[in-house]
Formats: sequence, C-alpha cells, structure tokens
Amino acid sequence: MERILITGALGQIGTELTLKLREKYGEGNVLPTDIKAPEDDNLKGLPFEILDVRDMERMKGIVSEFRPDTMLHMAALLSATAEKNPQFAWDINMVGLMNALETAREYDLKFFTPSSIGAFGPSTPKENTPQVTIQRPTTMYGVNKVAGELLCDYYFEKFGVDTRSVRFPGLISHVKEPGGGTTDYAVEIYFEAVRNGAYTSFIDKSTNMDMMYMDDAIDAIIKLMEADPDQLVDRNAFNVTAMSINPEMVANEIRKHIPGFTLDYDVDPVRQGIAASWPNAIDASEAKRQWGFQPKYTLEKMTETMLEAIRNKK
Ligand code: VAH
Repeated sequence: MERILITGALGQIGTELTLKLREKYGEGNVLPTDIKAPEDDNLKGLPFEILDVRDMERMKGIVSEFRPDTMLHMAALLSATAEKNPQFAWDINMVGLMNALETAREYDLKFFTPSSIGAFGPSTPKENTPQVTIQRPTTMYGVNKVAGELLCDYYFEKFGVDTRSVRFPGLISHVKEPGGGTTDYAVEIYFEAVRNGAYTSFIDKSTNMDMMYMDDAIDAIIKLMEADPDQLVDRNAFNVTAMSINPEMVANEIRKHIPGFTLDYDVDPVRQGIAASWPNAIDASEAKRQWGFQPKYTLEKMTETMLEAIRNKK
C-alpha cells in the first residue's frame, strides 16, 4: 500500500484514517473523497475530491488521474439509518460497493471495505461468535454486509482483485462522531458525561455488544492491508474486537473519573431490536493468528483517553 484513495472520507472512520495515512504514507499519497466537501476543521483545506460512490464514471475518472495502488472503500450508511430507508441503503451500500470493486478490477487496486458485526443475526451463536458461522441478519445493513463479504470474495476468486476486510464492532472515537449507528450510544455517553454529567441511553442496560477504540481500528486496517497475502485464509471478513461492553459497564468506568455521572434509559425499540439481533461477544482469534491483530485499548484505557480528549475540545 503506497498511494491510497479513500471513499467516505468524512465519516467517523474515514476522517481519522485520512489523517493517519497522510502521516504514515506521505501527504501527497492519500486522496480523501466524499459525497460533499469538508465543512469542519479535520479535513478542510486538504486535497479532496467530491465523489458520490453511485457514480462509477466519476470514480474511475478520479482513479485514472490520481493513480492509487489501493482503494479503501468506507462510504456506507450505518444500521439505524439503513433501516429507515432500506432502498437508499441498498443503493449506497451495494451499488457503491460494486462500482468500487469494478474500479479496483479495472485499475488493479488493492481493496479494503469494512464489514461489521451487523453481518450476524439472531440465529448466530451469541457468545464467542466464530469467524465462520451462521449469517442470517435481519437488517438491511446486515444483508448489505453479508452480500458485500461474498462479493469481495467473488472478486478475489474470479478476477484476482486483492480484496481484504474485517468485521468491525462498534467504534469509539472523539475526532468525528458517528451517525446513524446502533453502537453510537458508546460514543455519545462520553461526550454527554463531559458536557452534562449525565446521559440517557437508547440501548438497554444489560445489552452487550463488541466495541473497539478507533486507533485500534485504524491499526487493524493498516496491518491487514500490509499483511502477506499468503497468510490470509479468511480475506472477507475477519472478526475483530477489543471488548464486549454494555451501557452500565461504560458508566461505571466513567464514574471513576466523574463520580457524579448519572445514566438513565429511554430505550429506542428499533435500535434495541438491532442490537439484540447481534452477537454479545465475537471471537477474534483468526485475525490474531492470520495477521497479528492486537488491539491496545481496554475499556479502562479507552475511557481515560476519551474523557481527556473531549475535555480538551472545550
Ligand atoms: C452500526 N457502528 O452501529 C455500526 C456498526 C457494529 C455495528 O457497523 O451500525
């Protein structure tokens, strides 16, 4: 990976990914794109291209000009948004992915796109969910993610495109807030803890989901993309996670720093239903074994880091 095009660069992952890759691979070797221009400070002023991933012609045009060797395709609608408008989700998530894979095939690009724990469903084993298991999700997002995993495998097998992917858990970060995800409570809770000392969770107290701090997610992308292809059996997609947590666990950790923090609940049936259909804790041992995945952030360390970073924003 030397010269990198990123789609969905203004999203929660794309923003930090762009900044980190510019540092690591050189400013001129990373081109962020998104459907609209940057408005906030993070990517403002950097070289940037507007790209709607449904427009394959423009995508190919940008690639033929920038000449990357790798595409990191991050543009997607998250689970709760996708449930509100499933047809639109199919367009962005599936038509966008097909266009990106076709572009990667034509221009011989290495290719990464994230799958998610959303690719699992109610019939998947809930604890220690294996790498290869039942995948019958009940959300449009999950349908898109399973189809995406298979499509990426197909492009590898059929056309030799070097596709790689992970199943991300909920990602927690402070640079850019997520939008429209079921796991977003685990980001909001930190912002609200610092700003108001209180949070009302839309996810119920004992609902466990896998989570990971953004630095570990970005390291995972880089590590997987740099891995020797001969080591990879499960290319699309590897289970990765750092912790299985619920709102009460996060609140207890926050109280070590903000003793008066209060948490109450106003459970959203749609997002709670999505969360209940996902695993409680997935098994990431194949990612560890095949390419050395090793997250550094525990709940304790992540909580300290998040609270400090958000305080410094004020
Ligand atoms: C969502 N954060 O909540 C995403 C994710 C782990 C789930 O892919 O939709």
